[in-house]
Amino acid sequence: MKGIIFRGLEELVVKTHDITVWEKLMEKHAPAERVYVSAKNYPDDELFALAQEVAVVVDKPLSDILRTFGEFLFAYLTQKHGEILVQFEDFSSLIMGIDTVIHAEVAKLYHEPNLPQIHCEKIDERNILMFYRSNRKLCFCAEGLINGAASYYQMNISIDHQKCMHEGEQECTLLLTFEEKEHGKIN
Ligand code: MNH
Ligand code: ZN
Repeated sequence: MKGIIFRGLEELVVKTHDITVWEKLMEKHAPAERVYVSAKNYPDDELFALAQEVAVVVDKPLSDILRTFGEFLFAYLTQKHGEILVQFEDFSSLIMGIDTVIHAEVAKLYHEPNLPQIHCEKIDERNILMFYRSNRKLCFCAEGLINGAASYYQMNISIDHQKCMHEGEQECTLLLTFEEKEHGKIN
C-alpha cells in the first residue's frame, strides 16, 4: 500500500485522538524509524495491523473503522490531488470514472500501485451497481470513500453491500442508491 494511505490514517488518528496515540500504534506495529513517503510502497499487513489496533483503541469493529477511514480518505486524497475532482460534473460521473479516470491517473502518477478492480454499471439516475475485487479486500474502505464522495456532492446515499469477498464471494457487489439532498432540509 502506498505511503499516502498510511499518512491519511495518521492524519485521522491525530485529528480524532492525538499524536501520542499514533506514536503508540507505530511503536507496536511498524519497524523502528518508519517514515511513510506518499509515493512509496509499504506492506499491506502493516496498514491492517494499524487499522486493527485503532479498532481496539476505540472499541469498534474493524469494518466501522475502515468505513470511517475511507470517508476521511476521500477528502484527504482529493486535497492532495486537486486536479482530480474538476473532471467530474457530478457524483454519478465520479463513481463511473473511478477505474477509468481516477485510478488510471493514479497508475500514471505512482510507480507500481496496488489498485482494486472496480467496475460500475449505471442502472438509472439514482442507482449504480459497483463490482469490487482486490486481494486486499478493502471493500469497507471503498464504502467509506463512496460516502466521502457523496458528502462532497451533497448527496444522500445508501449502500447495499449485496455480495462480499469476506463471505467467500469472488468479488463484492455494492448497490448505490442516491439522490440530491433537498436544500434547506436538515437530515
Ligand atoms: Mn482509490 C486505493 C477505492 C477514489 C487514489 N482506492 C484504493 C483502495 C480502494 C479504493 C478500495 C484500496 C486498495 C484496494 O482496495 O485494493 N478510490 C476508491 C473509491 C473511490 C476512490 C471507491 C471513490 C469513491 N482513489 C480515489 C481518489 C484518489 C484515489 C479520488 C486520488 C485522487 N486509491 C488511490 C490511491 C490508492 C487507492 C493512491 C493506493 C494505491 C496503492 O496503495 O498502491
Ligand atoms: Zn465486501
